[in-house]
Amino acid sequence: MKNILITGAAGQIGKVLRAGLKGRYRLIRCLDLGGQAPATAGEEVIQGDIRDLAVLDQAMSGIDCVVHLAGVPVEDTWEKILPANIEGCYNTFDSAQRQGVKRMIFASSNHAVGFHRRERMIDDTVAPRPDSRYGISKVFGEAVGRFYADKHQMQVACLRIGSFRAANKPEDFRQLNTWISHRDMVHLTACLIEHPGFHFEVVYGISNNLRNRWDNTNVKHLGYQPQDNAEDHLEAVLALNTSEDPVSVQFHGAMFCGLEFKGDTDLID
Ligand code: 15L
Repeated sequence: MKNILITGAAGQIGKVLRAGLKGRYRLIRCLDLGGQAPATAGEEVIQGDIRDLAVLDQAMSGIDCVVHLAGVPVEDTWEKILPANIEGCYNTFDSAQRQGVKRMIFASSNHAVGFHRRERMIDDTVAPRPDSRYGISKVFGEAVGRFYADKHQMQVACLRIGSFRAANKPEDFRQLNTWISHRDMVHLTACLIEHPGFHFEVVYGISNNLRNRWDNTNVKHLGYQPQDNAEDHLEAVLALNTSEDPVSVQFHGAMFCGLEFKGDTDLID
């Protein structure tokens, strides 16, 4: 994999990957709706919208592997989720397939499975259980990925990212389970780009956290060896004295589960 496209390259994760992967591949092409730092050696920068197929086709040309980060990164209205995370996501896979891209790393999220109970360890085989409109869009993206893997032999990895923080440290008690550090995110992405070949993988994007509740045993072959442990930030997290509402505290997806909640938690097994 020599030529890499990062969509959403100006976002929080995109910026860290752009810097962390710099010089590692022949080309890193960076696509984003917003402004980006100018291209340096081995980089290209494109400004454009993933809803626009002409932009996507130009961005995909000559690319071996796409790291697809673009989209709304948190819960939002359907009016915002639909164009970016549904239409844009489908267009990205579709354009990649038409342009002969071999591999897609899709930035999914733990919120695709957020309504699983927190006391249960979850792995790649658990049923989709979205906790938000955002989570629904990630289930959709994973389904699109499965389709392009099975029907078009695109190699697809769905990365269910936990808590990636711009400040590079966990910010509440739950994130002692779900945190991923910047260097682990860069390393995991490089593992997915550089692996000799896979069909379809679901990977949890987390560091080597002591309190980790997401099981990555199925993807040991990818060579991901996270270095960081959220527990090293325990004292700082306790000092923040954060708390969770009674709904959020029961489920992996936490605050996304509590948002707009009108259900009965006793019915959610
Ligand atoms: C996500 O998918 C969001 O993008 C991020 O902002 C966090 O909310 C994170 O999940 C999380 O679960 O902590």
